[in-house]
Amino acid sequence: MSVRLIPAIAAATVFASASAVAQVKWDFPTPYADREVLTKNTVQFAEDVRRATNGQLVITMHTAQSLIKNPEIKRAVQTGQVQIGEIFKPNMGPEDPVFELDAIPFFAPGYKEARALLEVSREAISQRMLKQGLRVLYMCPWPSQAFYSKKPINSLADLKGTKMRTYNAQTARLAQLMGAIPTTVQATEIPQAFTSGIIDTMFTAAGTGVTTKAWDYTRYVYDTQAWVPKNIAFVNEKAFQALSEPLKKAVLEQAAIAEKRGWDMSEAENIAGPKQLVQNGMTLGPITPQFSAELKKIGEQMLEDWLKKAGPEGKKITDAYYTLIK
Ligand code: PCA
Repeated sequence: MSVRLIPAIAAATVFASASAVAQVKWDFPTPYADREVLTKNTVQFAEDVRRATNGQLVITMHTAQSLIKNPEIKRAVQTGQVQIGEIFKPNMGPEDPVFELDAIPFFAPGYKEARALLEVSREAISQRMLKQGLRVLYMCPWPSQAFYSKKPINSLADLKGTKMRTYNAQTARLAQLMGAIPTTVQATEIPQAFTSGIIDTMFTAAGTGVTTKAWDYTRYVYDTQAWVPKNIAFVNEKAFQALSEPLKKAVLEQAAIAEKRGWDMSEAENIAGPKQLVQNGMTLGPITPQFSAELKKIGEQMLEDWLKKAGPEGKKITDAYYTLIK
């Protein structure tokens, strides 16, 4: 017997076939395209839940903003328009700074640090979400953020005055601190934004550069290895509580598996993504010591601002993080 059959058999013993009981159907919107590593992970989660529950809980994916636009996904889950969704976690920074600590350049630069940061902040994040009627299912990182430009970037001066694609309040602030002109563009709209001249530089994961064919409109890419910000997947708490106990258990089990898998997939993409950009003709540079130093300074400024906003609880989280990574 193949090992892959075991979960299906186990599911069949716990769950009657879906036709014998009412099937539960959930809609799951995500802003990101099918090719993105975190979308692949979530599509797998939906499949795993269906299989683990013997088809009693069916999650239909709506990727690339096809059902609901990125800025409206959270609200749609809160109001019960859909039951479950995923967004870029730091987008919620304006509501509460605890959501955006992982997107400060050079604070938690790599996967090891990002894992530690998640460990010390998970509880605070989950509690905030639960207060809003949302249960956190899993949080997985995007690969390292990289800068893209038509011209070489040797220092901040080369980005000054460029129309830089940003994707939330915090990244707009980052662009401003860099002397660039921030322009909000959703990931799925990057190609049109370049083509129409709305933007001429951006930063995003190498994988998102591949998804959006960055080589069509930029030539140079610089991987910062400075931050790996996370997505967050969550479910409407009422929809979750309406499930039978075995279904609840299955969802939480599969969410834990998805989180672990998502981190692994992201780390693999962190290596594969830059290579694919090069294969498609882009010039991949390490960030120069000068650009790195300038970006570090901006990161320090952002952290200082963050600590002011986040108060004593924020300080507690950063202290716990420093202790853990020591
Ligand atoms: N890709 C997504 C979020 C962060 C990333 O690497 C984007 O660019 O919108």
